[in-house]
Amino acid sequence: MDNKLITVTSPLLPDLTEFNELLKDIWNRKWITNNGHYHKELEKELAAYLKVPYVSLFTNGTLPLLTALQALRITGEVITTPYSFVATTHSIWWNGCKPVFVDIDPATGNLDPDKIEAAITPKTTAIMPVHVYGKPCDTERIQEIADRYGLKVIYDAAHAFGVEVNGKSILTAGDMSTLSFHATKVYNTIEGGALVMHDEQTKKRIDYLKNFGFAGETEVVGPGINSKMDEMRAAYGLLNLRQVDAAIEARHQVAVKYREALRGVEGITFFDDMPGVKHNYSYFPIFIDAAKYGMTRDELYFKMKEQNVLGRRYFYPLISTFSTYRGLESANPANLPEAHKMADSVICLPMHHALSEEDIERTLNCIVER
Ligand code: T4K
Repeated sequence: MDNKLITVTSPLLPDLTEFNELLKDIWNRKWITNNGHYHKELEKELAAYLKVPYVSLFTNGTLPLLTALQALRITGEVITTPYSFVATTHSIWWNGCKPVFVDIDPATGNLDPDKIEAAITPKTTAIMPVHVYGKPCDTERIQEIADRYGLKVIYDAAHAFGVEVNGKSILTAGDMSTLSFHATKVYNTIEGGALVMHDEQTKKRIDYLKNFGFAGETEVVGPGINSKMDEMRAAYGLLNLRQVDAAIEARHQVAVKYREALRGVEGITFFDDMPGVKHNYSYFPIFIDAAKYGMTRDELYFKMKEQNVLGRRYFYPLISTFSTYRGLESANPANLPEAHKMADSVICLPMHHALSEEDIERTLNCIVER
């Protein structure tokens, strides 16, 4: 049997001939970065696709997090989830703020709104939740709490490209949302990302901040950074936007097959679609109950690896266990039991647009055959 490597994801690549045509055009224009033609086009097209008023492109999905906190002048303490990629908490740290970890809701993997209020102190200025795996947070309850205490809300929506709740983009929640267009994401520009905001004034301010703070040729209006997306990647992104719906549908079909085969396997659980939500199937996490399944998460993970099926343990270890953060009071495992449980039981199965029937079968066989 073919034993080719099956990776957790595979990038959505534009047609090379079409990309070449756009590259030729960029070569002719000789305008290769700094708010060029394709940059402007992509911001416009993304805003329309994502059903949001304003998008500002970035070079990756980490810098929009840093910049959003800067733009909103966040200080003191920021409430966040330990169950995410490290970039979420790092952005708080890089802004000189203190991350305060709050446990997750096991039903979604997202920040548990019931536990947020207890973590608020006079120093709290913002909440940074994550729509982990693209599953929407309880944005209404989070907003209620934020409004009551006068807090800003910045969503790390790195996983939530195109996700909608009752026909409305999840990116319209909170004060701002960030996206990652990394190669491993549903929609990619190789490296890339964006900030989504609700008004023109904020868009302007963000555009200044990602360009060293320049407002015009000689005026600098703030301590900006350089996070501009270049023309090659913007052009690549325009081409990928045309095929992202088909890619999401292909992922959906993989999810349907995984669920069909794994429902009823003792000791394995997974998330189902949420009512009213348009999902993007960015990840397919399964959770292993070792006592019921008869094998630990790591035993299964390494068994899959031996068979060249590379799942990933996103998000293990928890951010709160890394050396920079584990000394924080809120990082105490007793404060985060659900997050620890999820991190210790998760494997994200291979999930991308190009998985073949055989890839899916090989992945499932690793899990079902014990
Ligand atoms: N917030 C959240 C919630 C995030 O998840 C992330 C990033 C961010 C913020 C920050 O956004 P960025 O600054 O990264 O835009 C990956 C990604 O590097 C990272 O973007 C992502 N989250 C994180 C969850 O995963 P790795 O180290 O697991 O990726 P890597 O290189 O091991 O790749 C995984 C698999 O993908 C490989 O086994 C094969 C395949 N692959 C990967 C690449 C890079 C390809 O086939 N081709 C490729 O070019 O971090």
